[in-house]
Amino acid sequence: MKAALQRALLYGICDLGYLKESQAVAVSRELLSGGVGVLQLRAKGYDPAGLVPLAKELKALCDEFEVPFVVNDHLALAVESRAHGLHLGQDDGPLDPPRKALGPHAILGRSTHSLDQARQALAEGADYIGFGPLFPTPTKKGRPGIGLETIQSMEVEVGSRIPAFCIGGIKPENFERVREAGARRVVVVSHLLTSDDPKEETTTLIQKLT
Ligand code: TZP
Ligand code: MG
Repeated sequence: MKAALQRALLYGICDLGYLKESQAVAVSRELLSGGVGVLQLRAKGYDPAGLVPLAKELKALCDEFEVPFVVNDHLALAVESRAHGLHLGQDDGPLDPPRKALGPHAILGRSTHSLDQARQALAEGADYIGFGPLFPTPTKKGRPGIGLETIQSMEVEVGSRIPAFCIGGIKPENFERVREAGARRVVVVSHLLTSDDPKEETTTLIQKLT
């Protein structure tokens, strides 16, 4: 799945802050049909033990589309669902334990909020990074936007080595500015999950990235 990761331009998140569990699989199928190149399960505040059936379903769905399925935060859930990878934040510890538990082919991602953190993630062996939030966003409350100024340097130093997905408040209104600032790959959450037609919106955004 690491080859599939290299091809990914738009990273989708099945975020239970926006979707009911009962909608999660159907909306994820829309995102995948539209062409997202990675799918993450993000469920802040949920008991991960209760998410095993959903994670297993999403893993099977991602296998169908040959797209990596990544679990946010919870190593045990990633192991249990045989996810292709795990996404960790700055305070979620080193990558060695998940690398051991998930194996050498697992995809390990790190959230970064500055150029320096992006460099560190590359140095510690992350397979990809998230970079942001570019803009303040209700999806990640309490975190200031880092702006667009460092995207170009981050792309040169880090994005040329591992996939780097800009994230946070990205939507059609600012998409062109984000692109012009140097972003090549993006994560879009609320705009896609609150759309009436997530598949169509996904396709539209990917066209703008190619
Ligand atoms: N990490 C940094 S910003 C963010 C995460 C998970 C949320 C992005 O969501 P949205 O709705 O696309 O702003
Ligand atoms: Mg985390």
